[in-house]
Amino acid sequence: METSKFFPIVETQDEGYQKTFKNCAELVPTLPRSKGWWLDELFQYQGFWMSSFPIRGSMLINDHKTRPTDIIVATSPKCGTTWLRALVFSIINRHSFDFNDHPLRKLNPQELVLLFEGHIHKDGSTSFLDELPSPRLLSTHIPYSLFPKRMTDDTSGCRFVYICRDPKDVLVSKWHFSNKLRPKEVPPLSLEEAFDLFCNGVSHYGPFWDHVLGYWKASVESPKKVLFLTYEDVKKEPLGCVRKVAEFLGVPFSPEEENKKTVEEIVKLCSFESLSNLDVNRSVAKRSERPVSNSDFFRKGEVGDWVNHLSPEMVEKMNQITEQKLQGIGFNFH
Ligand code: PAP
Repeated sequence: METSKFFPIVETQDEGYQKTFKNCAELVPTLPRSKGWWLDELFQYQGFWMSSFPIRGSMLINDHKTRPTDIIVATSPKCGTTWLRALVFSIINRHSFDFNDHPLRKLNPQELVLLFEGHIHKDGSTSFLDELPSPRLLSTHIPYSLFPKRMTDDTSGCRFVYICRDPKDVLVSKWHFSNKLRPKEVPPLSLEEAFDLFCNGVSHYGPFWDHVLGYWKASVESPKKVLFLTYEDVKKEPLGCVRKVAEFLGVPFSPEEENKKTVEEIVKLCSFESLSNLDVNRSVAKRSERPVSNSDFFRKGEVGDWVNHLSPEMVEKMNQITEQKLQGIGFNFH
């Protein structure tokens, strides 16, 4: 089996996978590259900067049998993936679990709702995702334009719930997270370096603004297929947002559920305070396949922490980029 320095050696069992794996291993070294945020390298693929595994993941999606009932929780990194995974999981499984004995109390949302591009054809076999019951709830950071037409087409039943966040908070969150991932022997990434990389679009699945634009446009063109949320709105009006997600997914709350305060229960269970204080999410243990611990996904969970980190010049530059990139589209971070 052919392997590459870009990918770990995996046991390949599936023919389609082997072909895509080979194509990808040949393609990646030819792509424009940049140093990453930890010791990784980012490659520019179809307009987006990504490390090698999501490039392979997004190529493999083309081979994968998606289901019309698939629900994809989509985000640009550090925009609230963990939170949205928890919320959507709780909404669609609300009839299956008691809130006091809920899977979210035992598993980190990242383990409960798997990253599509990370688990598609895991170890060369599709069985990992194939075995999940319908409706499958999956998570992704892959930009909208990289999904195959058969998933984004209006005739497909797949739905995307997207969340984005003020890029200034995304940068700060990503900078802290990256320094957790950097090996101790390497000096920390300075905020200035992180700022330059981010503003130049060189961040995982970036440019950040292009990621947002792709999902925003899709939500305008196909509002039944893509629901567009912001971290700030969910913070401000969590109950309204949870109701909106449930309606979008075709599982609105009944008057009986409203009386029982089910929406409030979901919001409470998935709140930063609740999740971050659970033993499972306080764990600092790391596993070989994921060099971060569960606790690393919970830092402050606030809107506007950028004021404590960014200089006025940084704020001005970032706001300018945002204004320019999102000009005239009918959406901005205010
Ligand atoms: P990922 O892209 O690596 O999966 P993601 O979950 O999107 O990470 O982002 C982590 C951010 O969401 C952290 O933000 P901060 O650094 O500004 O604090 C984290 O604290 C925040 N977060 C995690 N869980 C919640 C939650 N339940 N409610 C609100 N914010 C949360």
